[in-house]
Amino acid sequence: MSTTSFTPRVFSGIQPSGGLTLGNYLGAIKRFVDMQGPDFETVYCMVDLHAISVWQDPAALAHNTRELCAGFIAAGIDPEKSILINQSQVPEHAQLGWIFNCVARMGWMQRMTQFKDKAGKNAQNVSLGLFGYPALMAADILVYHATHVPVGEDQKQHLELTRDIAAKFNHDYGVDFFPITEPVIEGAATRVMSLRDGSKKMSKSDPSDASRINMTDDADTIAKKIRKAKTDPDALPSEAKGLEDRPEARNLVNIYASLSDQSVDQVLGEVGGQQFGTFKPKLAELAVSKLSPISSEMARLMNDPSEIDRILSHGAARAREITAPILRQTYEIVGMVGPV
Ligand code: AQP
Repeated sequence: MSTTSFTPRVFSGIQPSGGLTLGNYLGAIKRFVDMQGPDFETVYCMVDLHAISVWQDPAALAHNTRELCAGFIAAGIDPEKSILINQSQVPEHAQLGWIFNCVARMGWMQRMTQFKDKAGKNAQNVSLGLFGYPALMAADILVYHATHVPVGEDQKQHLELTRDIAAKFNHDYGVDFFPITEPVIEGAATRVMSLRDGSKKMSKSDPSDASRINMTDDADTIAKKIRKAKTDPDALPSEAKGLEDRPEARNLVNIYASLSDQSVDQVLGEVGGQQFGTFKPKLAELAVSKLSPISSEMARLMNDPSEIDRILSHGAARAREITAPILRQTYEIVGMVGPV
């Protein structure tokens, strides 16, 4: 079943597994803000249940969840226009997650590259939750009958799995119940790379702080990290084709394009021929001008954590108006005897 007969609804989430990075902002949150409006109902989530698939210090998890919520709001998510939640306050996510554990096949899960990357050589010692992560992610999305999911490039395979789970559930039970969700992977920065290694994704859990720009970094730190970012000795090309074998240069140009809402070709039209000594300060100035207002607003919101908690409980109550009936119908389809 396509998405056409469903209410247009957006769902996406971010793990409170560290501080927000520029990758999260450009690949996800900026897109979340763009999609907030009359065309969609929007639900944005701090996926705390996912975060504990690797060890999280409890106090840090609670802090990071509130800070992430502050980041969403500071970046432009309006908690009245969008439903803003943390996953653990909406129990239907985990309940549908169990049903999907019983729909997804081991072979499908074993193909997930993010698990292979994160588990590495340590696969026998990582949690079962890390392996099952994509089935819970499918539940996060489908418990809202979400039709569109804005994400960065790294989540593409998990969204294909979400579609496979929806299709198998519909087929096995002979229903047209779950939508086949559309991934929305758009913009110049769908995969922001590490500032130290152009072959690695910028990530909040990278041990090197110099590899990423954190949304809470101050202006000097941002400028220093960009100045020290790995590059090559050549000048910038005038067309995107000239960036093909230059991952670090391409990354910085993509970041510039995304922050300034331009295409890569437009940016290269402006900066083509420049050396990094000229381009990097320009990028740093742009990054500071876009990120500083967000980080100061985050700090302001973090002064009142009880207001953040209130926003999250209000979001959960609104979310459950959608998720409780969908879970109830799912249980009926599956044959679970319910209360009378
Ligand atoms: N580098 C990135 N470029 C573009 N998009 C990115 N996203 C993450 N990193 C980049 C997008 O942000 C959303 C939330 O991601 P997540 O925090 O749930 O998980 P992740 O993709 O595993 O992000 P991290 O920063 O790498 O977290 P850790 O280090 O905890 O694993 C997703 O839409 C993702 O695509």
